[in-house]
Amino acid sequence: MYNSLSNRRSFIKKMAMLSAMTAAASMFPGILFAAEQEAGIPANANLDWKKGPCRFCGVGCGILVGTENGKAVAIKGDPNCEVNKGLLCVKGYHQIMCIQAKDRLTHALVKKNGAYVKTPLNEALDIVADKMKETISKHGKDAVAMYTSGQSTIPEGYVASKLMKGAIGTNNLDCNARLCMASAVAGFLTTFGADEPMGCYEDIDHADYFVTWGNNMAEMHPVLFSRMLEQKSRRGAKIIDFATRTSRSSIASTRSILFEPQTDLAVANAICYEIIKNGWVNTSFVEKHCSFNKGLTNMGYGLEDNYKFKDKPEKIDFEAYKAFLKDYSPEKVAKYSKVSVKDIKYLASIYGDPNKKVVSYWCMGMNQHTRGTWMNNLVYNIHLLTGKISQPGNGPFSLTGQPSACGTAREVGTFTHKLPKGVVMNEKHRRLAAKIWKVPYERIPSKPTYHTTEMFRAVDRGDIKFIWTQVTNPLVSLPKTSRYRPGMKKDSCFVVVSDVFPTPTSDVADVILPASWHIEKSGLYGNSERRTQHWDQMIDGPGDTTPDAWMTIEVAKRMGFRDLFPYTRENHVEEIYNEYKQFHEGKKHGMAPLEVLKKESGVIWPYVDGKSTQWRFNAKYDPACSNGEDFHFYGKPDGRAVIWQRPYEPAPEVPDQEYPFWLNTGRVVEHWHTGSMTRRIPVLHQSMPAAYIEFHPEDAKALGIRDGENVKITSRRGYCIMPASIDKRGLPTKGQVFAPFFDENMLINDVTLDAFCPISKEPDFKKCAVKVEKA
Ligand SMILES: Nc1nc2c(c(=O)[nH]1)N[C@H]1C(S)=C(S)[C@@H](COP(=O)(O)OP(=O)(O)OC[C@H]3O[C@@H](n4cnc5c(=O)[nH]c(N)nc54)[C@H](O)[C@@H]3O)O[C@H]1N2
Ligand SMILES: Nc1nc2c(c(=O)[nH]1)N[C@H]1C(S)=C(S)[C@@H](COP(=O)(O)OP(=O)(O)OC[C@H]3O[C@@H](n4cnc5c(=O)[nH]c(N)nc54)[C@H](O)[C@@H]3O)O[C@H]1N2
Ligand code: SF4
Ligand SMILES: [Mo]
Repeated sequence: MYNSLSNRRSFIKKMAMLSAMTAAASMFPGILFAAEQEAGIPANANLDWKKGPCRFCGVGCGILVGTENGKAVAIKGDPNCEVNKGLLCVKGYHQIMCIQAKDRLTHALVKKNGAYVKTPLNEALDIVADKMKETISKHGKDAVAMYTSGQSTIPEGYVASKLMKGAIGTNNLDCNARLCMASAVAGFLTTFGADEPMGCYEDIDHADYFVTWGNNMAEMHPVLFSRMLEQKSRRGAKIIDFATRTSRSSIASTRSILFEPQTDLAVANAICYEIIKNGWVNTSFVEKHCSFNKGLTNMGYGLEDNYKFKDKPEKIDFEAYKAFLKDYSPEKVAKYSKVSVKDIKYLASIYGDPNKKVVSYWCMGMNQHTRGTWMNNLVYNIHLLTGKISQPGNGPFSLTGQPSACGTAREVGTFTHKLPKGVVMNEKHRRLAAKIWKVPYERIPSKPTYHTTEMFRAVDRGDIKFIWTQVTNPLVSLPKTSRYRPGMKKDSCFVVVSDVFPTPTSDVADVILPASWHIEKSGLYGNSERRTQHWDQMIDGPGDTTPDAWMTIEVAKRMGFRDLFPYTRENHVEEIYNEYKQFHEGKKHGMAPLEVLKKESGVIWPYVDGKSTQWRFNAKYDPACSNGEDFHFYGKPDGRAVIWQRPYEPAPEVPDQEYPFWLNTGRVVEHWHTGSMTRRIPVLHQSMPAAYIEFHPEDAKALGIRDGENVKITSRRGYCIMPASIDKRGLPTKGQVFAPFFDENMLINDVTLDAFCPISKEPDFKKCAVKVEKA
């Protein structure tokens, strides 16, 4: 029998005690860890080193893992990897230390009479397959769902998509990247008709300015940020941190400019207003390569179940766009954005100067936004108006968060509307998928079903009766878990959770499947700069732990789809990649062959004639350009990128008398998301043992709240009690509080709002209204 919660809590307490000891070893990254030294492995051992990508963020640093006698005993940055050139961040250096956690899930657990019973994996997979089949036959295909991850490997995402869309015939597949990258995807598609950034990290070596649009890169993309800092000190490149909270990034930047939440929409328009007013438009670029659109406005916030929205783009001309911008003079926008007229003009002048190269970076500040698609469109507008795009050192660059948000969620397409190439709504794309998958074309449904928020609403309503989550911990990471946790606990839904550790999500599971961790399996990821990264299995996992892709395949076979999943246990990663690669053949998205990926520390696609394309849409670098011009935005039928007219609209819930503070949420450098892995790494856990709520000192003083005192944060949805943090890690603006979400003992997502961008369906975790009081 297994008592998840108390085991986990006591384990984490023990970890805190141990961490003082391991902290010493962690000061010397790349050197054997204390635990292994204690186990008797000599420090000068002859290790076998294997390369791979880091398990954690979308920067995609290369790692080298040293193994001996079947154990991973050391880790260092891969000097041959262009991303990080040998450097790692604190999470990178310590990642393998979570594998040995004492409460690792090593066997399948099946709930029987309210208790978890250790069960042979084969039997557990029988139960999963039987339950899935039974649910489909009783309630139809759309009663079963899978919810996966931007941390799933490419093969894991691929077989999940093939099982759900190709074999079963339901589009009930979505992933946590909906909480993360969906607005970026919708932004790319609406502006360029092609997903993912056009540039690459080498832009850092050429740019004069970096503008970050609400992105705490010092903590979230630390190795990339260190490359920017190097350019700052070597060449005098400037970093402008444009954000709603003073973070470590702000402090390390050349300048920090703060704005009121949600008003980035207005400031971006004001920058375009200034660019036009001052004659800084690159007229020949715009005339040759851009078109102008407007879409629907007042589109709501998705707060009610089954909310539907479809934008209606309409062509406009430059004059109409210019007229629209008259509401966005710096003087007007300064009033509600709280950015001074001078600072707005300063930002515009950076983009407007034809002799300066500028890269814009963003991540969750712009994507987790009820107007996230618009925000992405607006930053593209700035780069398009000035023609600063698709050239070394010039370009908009949407950063990903998860290690394979690009490679798996976006490229394989583990969203309800996606296929490995294209979308389910497009007949040509369905036909291609059916051909490669060898299934009848009619089986793939042409309509998307549930995006993440709607999927968990459907579970709560009882419409989804079976859900399988892989590599994600939704009952900590969803917005408004105060609704979705009770929803998942209902008997109406059978819950299968695949994880490496017990979590608040596995606490509600009917079956828990024990997954292999990163280096215990082979795999492929794809990072922010379109870099596909392969690694070979380095060690064996404990007990019955099995790669997620293989568990999906085993369930598919048991459901009667053996012919569609003819892969072998030993080579399934290679076999799946070679099948998947067929979806992306050609100059626009060609992917490197496996032999090349096995040798290199990642290869950027499009990979054409043995060469990576570093800057897409620029004829100098991109062989897919075919219009005879210097640039070709071939994602759009007319070859032009779209400048969008998108207004400022307020957030769905703003502070008022009853709930007078903005609640902003996010992360810290030490922890990965819901903390399941990093809180089991002693040195990381010790340096950041618990979550907190951060105040502006004046607000804290007015409320009589002192540092460390417990505070109750209440919204219209729920509450959470956390210790106050004043003058420590970050500094929110007055009227705003900030909390990280890594601590499962303080579930801040019980408080957040499940409003989303109606176009991308990505929730806004950055803004809702709360009251705070001493607990
Ligand atoms: N250490 C660590 N690193 C990580 C992760 C992790 O969990 N831990 N997770 C990875 C993942 S998946 C992701 S998605 C990234 C997230 O990376 P980031 O987006 O950098 O991090 P967050 O803490 O989510 O968001 C912080 C930013 O949101 C901005 N913000 C708040 N409100 C607004 C607004 O209205 N508009 C704009 N434009 N900005 C606003 C704040 O100013 C702040 O800069 O980090 C990745 N890297
Ligand atoms: N309040 C608030 N909430 C947020 C956000 C925010 O900014 N604020 N950000 C959102 C964003 S951007 C993201 S990306 C999400 C992330 O949210 P989640 O995906 O829910 O968070 P993770 O902690 O990354 O969950 C990954 C799980 O997979 C497990 N795991 C690790 N390796 C493997 C493996 O190989 N196989 C299997 N089966 N399991 C594995 C880990 O133990 C962990 O439990 O959170 C979202 N939620
Ligand atoms: S920056 Fe990201 S990819 Fe690089 S070591 Fe840190 S967590 Fe890993
Ligand atoms: Mo994310």
